[in-house]
Amino acid sequence: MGYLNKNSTNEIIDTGFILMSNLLSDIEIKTLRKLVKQHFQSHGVVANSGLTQPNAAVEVPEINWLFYHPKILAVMRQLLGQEKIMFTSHCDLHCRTLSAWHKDDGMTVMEGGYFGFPAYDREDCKVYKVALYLQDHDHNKAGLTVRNGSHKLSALNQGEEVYLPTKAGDIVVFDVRLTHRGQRSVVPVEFLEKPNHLIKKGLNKVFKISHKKSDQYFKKIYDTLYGDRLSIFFTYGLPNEYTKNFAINNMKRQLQQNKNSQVFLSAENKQRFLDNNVILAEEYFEELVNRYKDGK
Ligand SMILES: O=C(O)CCC(=O)C(=O)O
Ligand SMILES: [Fe+2]
Repeated sequence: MGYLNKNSTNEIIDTGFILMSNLLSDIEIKTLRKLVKQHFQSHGVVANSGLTQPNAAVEVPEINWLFYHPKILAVMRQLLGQEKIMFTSHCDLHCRTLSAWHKDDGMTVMEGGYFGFPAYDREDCKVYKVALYLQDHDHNKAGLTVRNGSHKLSALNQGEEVYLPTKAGDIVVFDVRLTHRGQRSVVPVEFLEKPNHLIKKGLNKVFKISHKKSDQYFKKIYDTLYGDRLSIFFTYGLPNEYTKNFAINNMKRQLQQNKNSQVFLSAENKQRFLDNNVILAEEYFEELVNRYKDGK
């Protein structure tokens, strides 16, 4: 089954990302929006001016159907170029978060990153993340911006900037080494950036209101007017050492953010992955559990 054209596999190797339109239905997006919104009413950790739920594949089992959705699996198999693919157990949910340029290879999180070393020149390193925004981003700049080809480069300021104007139901798949960012400014509308800056300057001068405080007000107003910006990010890879190391080290990061988190998928979800011939990185997580038990 092919949802992509033949060149897509080469395209992601070349550019580091691919946008796929209309993969999920309106009803699927509506269901996910409801589940994620509900979850954040009583869970999540404060991060990047919003809320994040790390380790969501384990923490929010109700959304697991997305990870073995036939269309998602078909796309990942096609992009990775083979039937055998691995689910890393990585998933972050985000609510109203902002972000600056970064890569998801963990180089800023731990020594050597999740792969253990900078892997920008490794062609057999194929760990691909799905970005799913649960609202349209074709009318603002709050979706994903990437740097073309930057998965082969270590510097964060290299590669042509490309904004991806996604609609709810689209997905972006990107190499975790790719430089990218989400919503940068509190009011993510280009023509309002300048007036917004001038108002902040004025408020600071006349009323001594700090830029940070004004940003908080503006963000609240924008989020109230346009609704919560929600997204789901989750990751697969080729079943090799790169993906295993990514999964183990990324799980360490998730556990640090999420105190007392579980490590393993529910028995039911695990079985669904296995029924769909997806290899699970959690088979290699035993070591993590033992380490945590020993308090290391
Ligand atoms: O906030 C966003 O849209 C980007 C999130 C992101 O880059 C990530 O979860 O790795
Ligand atoms: Fe990221």
